[in-house]
Amino acid sequence: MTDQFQVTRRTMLAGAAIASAVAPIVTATFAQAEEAPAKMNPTDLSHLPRVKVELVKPPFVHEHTQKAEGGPKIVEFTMTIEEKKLILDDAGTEVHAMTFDGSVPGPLMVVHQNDYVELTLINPETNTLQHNIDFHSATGALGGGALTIVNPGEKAILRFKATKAGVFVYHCAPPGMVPWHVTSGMNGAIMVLPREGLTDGHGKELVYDKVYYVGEQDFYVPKDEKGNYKKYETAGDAYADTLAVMRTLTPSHVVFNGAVGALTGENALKAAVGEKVLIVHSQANRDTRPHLIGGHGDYVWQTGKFNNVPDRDQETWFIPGGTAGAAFYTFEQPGIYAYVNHNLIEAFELGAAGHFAVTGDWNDDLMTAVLAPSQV
Ligand SMILES: [Cu+2]
Repeated sequence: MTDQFQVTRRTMLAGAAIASAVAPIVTATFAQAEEAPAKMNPTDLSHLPRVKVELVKPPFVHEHTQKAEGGPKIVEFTMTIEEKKLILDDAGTEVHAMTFDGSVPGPLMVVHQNDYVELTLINPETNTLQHNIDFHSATGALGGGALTIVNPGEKAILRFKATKAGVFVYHCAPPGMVPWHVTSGMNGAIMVLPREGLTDGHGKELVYDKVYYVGEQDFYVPKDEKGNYKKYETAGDAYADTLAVMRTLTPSHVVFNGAVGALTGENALKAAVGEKVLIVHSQANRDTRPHLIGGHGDYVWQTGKFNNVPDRDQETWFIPGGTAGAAFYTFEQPGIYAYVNHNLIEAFELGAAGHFAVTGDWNDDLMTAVLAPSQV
């Protein structure tokens, strides 16, 4: 291990030491939040049933019931933080990603309102950086961020009550390093379903046949003097250059599920005519505007919170950065649908696009070619 690397690693662990000028203002509350546990009254939840959930890689979602069965439970999850190199595009552009459980985004967790989420967060010794997790669905201690700061070789267990229904972002937020970790891929989402399942807000149940999770990610890969994307030995080596690109607010890549083309071709999301599909879409850092080309959002919770009445028949919906949204759609025609961020530059030039491959019979009433393109 070189001296330079040692310094880099120690500096990374110190976090705030290399924070930008503004970061200390944002992270000042950590010290206060860390005092919170001392004042907590221990809660006896030993009477509650426990269930252990195995998470699966996005765009797929672990098995779950849409309506809660019985009373509140403690739902146990385990996530292992993986620092790993990812290839972002066909040109072989590399990024030293930081991930929850190895994927960008991290897995979608599903519970019901008033269940308890109990997460074991593991930072293996093989990692080089300090990490934690801030759940936007949790209340107190920076969303759990203050109680889960783990160095390589450590783990922490956080339990919180999921009191709000909806889809919510979670992300890493270590002191002084928050945007770097989030834009290196360290974010995901949790879905807290109402105990009675989803409705249209007027008494009609909305039961989905399939749910897919799309995590949109902006990356900021530095270029050399010739305009080629640079490669680095370690995340630490890339830090200063990456931060400089981040401060331009101009991403080099905006992608769905970790890479350009991760949800196209063979990896297209599958559906059939007549199927009701729930699309959960998160963006932990930037605004986005999902659009299904040739389809709609029949019921859309733009900011993802299920106790609000969903918007009907949307063409494009807006998800503010730091938010997960959800759209419910019944496919009516077969074919390949592009699902994009309808900033079309981000979709076509930077990568924010996926496909739905839908099987079934064509409905001529909905659309027909009265005259195929031909000579005038
Ligand atoms: Cu992290």
